[in-house]
Formats: sequence, structure tokens, C-alpha cells
Amino acid sequence: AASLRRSSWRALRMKVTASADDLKRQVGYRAVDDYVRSGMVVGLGTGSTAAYAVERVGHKLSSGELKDIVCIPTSVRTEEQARSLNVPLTILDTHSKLDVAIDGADEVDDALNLVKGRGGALLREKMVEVCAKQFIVIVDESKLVPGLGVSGAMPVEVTPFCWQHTLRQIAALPSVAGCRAEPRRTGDSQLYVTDNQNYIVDLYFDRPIADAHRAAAELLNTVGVVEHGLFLDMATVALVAGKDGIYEKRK
Ligand code: ABF
Repeated sequence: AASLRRSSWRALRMKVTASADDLKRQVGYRAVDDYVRSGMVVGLGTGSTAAYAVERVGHKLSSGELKDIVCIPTSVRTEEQARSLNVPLTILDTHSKLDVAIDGADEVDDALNLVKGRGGALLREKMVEVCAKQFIVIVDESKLVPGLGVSGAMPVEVTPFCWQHTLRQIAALPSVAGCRAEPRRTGDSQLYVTDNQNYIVDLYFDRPIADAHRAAAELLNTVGVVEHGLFLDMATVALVAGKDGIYEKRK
């Protein structure tokens, strides 16, 4: 009986995993089908949901359904995936205006303000997505929150130089008072290093950030902070995958 129980658990776990992944695929594909057209400059996000959008772009290019697009990846990981699919790439230095960017998020509030960067790619994501006419966020319902900062870390990218000092400066900011600030580490306890050779300080809150705009301004004013994971007033559309299918949220 015990082994039967174990195997049914395994089956259930696989079912749950498969369907969560399926939602990511559906929403990633839908974003490309609805918002990417031939001739566009396209920002490619990072993460397990965005990877499906990248995959869809690759497939549509190779089938000829999409032509003459160039893409800007938001991480080394995404760049590698796009290259493996023969997606033509460019950089902001030559294309500083994007028609559309598609990316996942860690949290989405009612006004489509976001927490991003738990995957570590926040700086490149923000640099690229802030230049996009349309920024499409692709998530499942579990990412919708009543206020930002409630479901996990709010990441802040910092320079390695005297990062412990910067961490203390961040933790002392009035707008994030009471947060727990921790350096992000890898599985073997090394400091996590971003694609830009910086570190990440993760902020944890007991309650939603009261004034996210103030927190964003104070963080950016802190010398040693490179960028933070609050993406405010940037997303134009959220495609949300739920039990009953995909729905679109606009501001
Ligand atoms: C990127 O990937 C990040 O900004 C965010 O941290 C993460 C979301 O990943 P996933 O889609 O795998 O949940 O979009």
C-alpha cells in the first residue's frame, strides 16, 4: 500500500508539473501570436515562461510565418536559446526602439506594476523593456498579488565593491523599513553573480511595500545600487493563464 501511495503521489506531482508548464507554454505562445508581427524589433524576456515565447518566435521564423524581425535578448541564457533557434539578434546600441517586449514576472499587481528579477536578469530586462512600445507580461494566476513585495524576494542588483555597506544602506531606507535584506547565494553558498558581474541583495517584506514609487526612487538614489526589481508603469498588457484559459489585463 505504501508503494502504491508513493506512486500515486508521483503521478499527481507529474500531472501538476505538466499542467503548470502547459500554462506557461500557452501564454508564451499566445503573446507571440497576438503581438509579434513581421518586421518588428522584439525584446525577448528571461525565465521559464518567456522561454516559450522565444521558442514560438524561433518556430514561426523557421516556418516563414514571421519574417524580418530582429530580437534583443535580456540575458545570456535567453541569448543562447535564441541563437540555438537561429533567431536574428541585435542590441540596444543599434536598435534603441523596440516594437514589443515579452517577459515573465514574479509579481503583478492590479495596476500592472511588477516585481521582477528573482531569475537574476533584472538589469538587462529593465534596460530592454523600458524601450518597448508594448511590454507584454506573461504569467499564470499565481503571480497576481494585491500589493508588491508579498510573495518572496524583491531583488536589488548592487556593485560588488563594498556590497555589505550597500546592503546596510538599502536596509536603512525609510521606504523599505522593516525589510530583511539578504545577499543572494548559489546552492554552494557562493555569492550569486549576475550577467553584468554584479551581486543581488534580496529584500523580504512582511507586508506589501506601502509606496513602491518611493521605494524605487530611494533605491535608485542609493550609490552602489545598479537597479532594482520594481518595474513600475512599464507593462502595457498582462496575459494571464488561469484554469479557464488565458485572459488579458490592461491598465
Ligand atoms: C523573468 O523570469 C524575471 O524577471 C522573473 O524573475 C522570472 C519569472 O520566471 P518564470 O516565468 O520562470 O516564473 O521574467
